[in-house]
Amino acid sequence: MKLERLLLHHIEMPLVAPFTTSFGTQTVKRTFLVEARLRTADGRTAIGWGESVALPDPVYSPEHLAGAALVIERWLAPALIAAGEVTAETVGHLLRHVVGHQMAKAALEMAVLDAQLRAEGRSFASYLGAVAPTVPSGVSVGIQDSVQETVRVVGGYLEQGYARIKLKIQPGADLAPVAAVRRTFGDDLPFQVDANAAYTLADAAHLSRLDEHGLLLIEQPLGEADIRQHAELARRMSTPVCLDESVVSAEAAADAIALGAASVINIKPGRVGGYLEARRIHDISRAHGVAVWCGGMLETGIGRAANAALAALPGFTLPGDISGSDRFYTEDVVTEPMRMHDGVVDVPTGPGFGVEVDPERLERFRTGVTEVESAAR
Ligand code: OSB
Ligand code: MG
Repeated sequence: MKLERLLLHHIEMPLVAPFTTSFGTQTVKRTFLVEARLRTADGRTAIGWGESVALPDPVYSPEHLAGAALVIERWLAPALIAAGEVTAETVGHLLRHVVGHQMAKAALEMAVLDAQLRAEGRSFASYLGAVAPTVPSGVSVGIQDSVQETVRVVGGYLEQGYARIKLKIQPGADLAPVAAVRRTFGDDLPFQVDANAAYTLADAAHLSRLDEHGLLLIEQPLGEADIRQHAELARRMSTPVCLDESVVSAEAAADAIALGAASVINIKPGRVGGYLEARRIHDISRAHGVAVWCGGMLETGIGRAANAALAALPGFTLPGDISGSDRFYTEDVVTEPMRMHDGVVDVPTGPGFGVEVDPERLERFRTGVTEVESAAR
């Protein structure tokens, strides 16, 4: 296929409630959707959609939203256009000369992948080798103003039927809310925490006090670069250590596993450069007996649909952050937003990621459009 034209649709979607993590509070979702137009070998036009998971500020990872758009426009899209022949499987290779910028690369690979699969009439789940028609749906709960509020919010999600609770924690909002949630909802609640790198190894004794609460895992307690320190922490606490921010590639996953820094890995396609690298991490982890689950970045219905297919691979043995669209949004950009029912979400079966962008909603959420065009079109 040849990449002929690329549009970046910048959008803003209101969140149903503020979402607070140890690195800050989000009140709106700002991102851009990538619309890629490709020409197939037999002369047909294929359109595919991707989305960026970069946050507006570089607080979760070094990338940020405006930077991701710039990197796509200035370096990545021109490289794909210049390459002539492009497939989803070669995007990563064609962009390897650009260091880092995984989220920008992932957004682009996503759009090419969706276009390619639509042209073939094949679903992403079938392409990946997904083995389940539904996947368990977990919910990520932000840091609340009080312990009582935490219990109330968690109770609301459990009433809706979510299969697993993940609670964000930070110093000063950790032991008490965790103990209260465990006490209120019982020992059988699948329950885990996410620190988003808010602690240091000097907090090991404090963190080990979480051990008595029977958590599924603690996600990314230490800094992104602290792989060895995570291994040390894992020796000092019995709660399984799961990495998110630190796993930026398949190589990083292999290092973390070899060093004993992760007995569980959160796989986020955007963080690692795309869905194909995400599948490689699944494969490596599975070969080592390391459990994986699919993380989230408050994606729109496009990213959530793709995540559900990924999470249907056999190594995804823990519930993912694949909540229903209504967890974050009253309205989504796709015609059929992800819906949680009976603790699961359905894996889409339509061509590509299996979702359609709603033109009217896209226009309503859109704050601007930019275009990268092939001179030789
Ligand atoms: O650490 O998993 C995280 C959102 C933004 C940045 C980092 C994280 C998150 C979430 C959201 O936890 C989970 C979701 O999208 O449902
Ligand atoms: Mg996380």
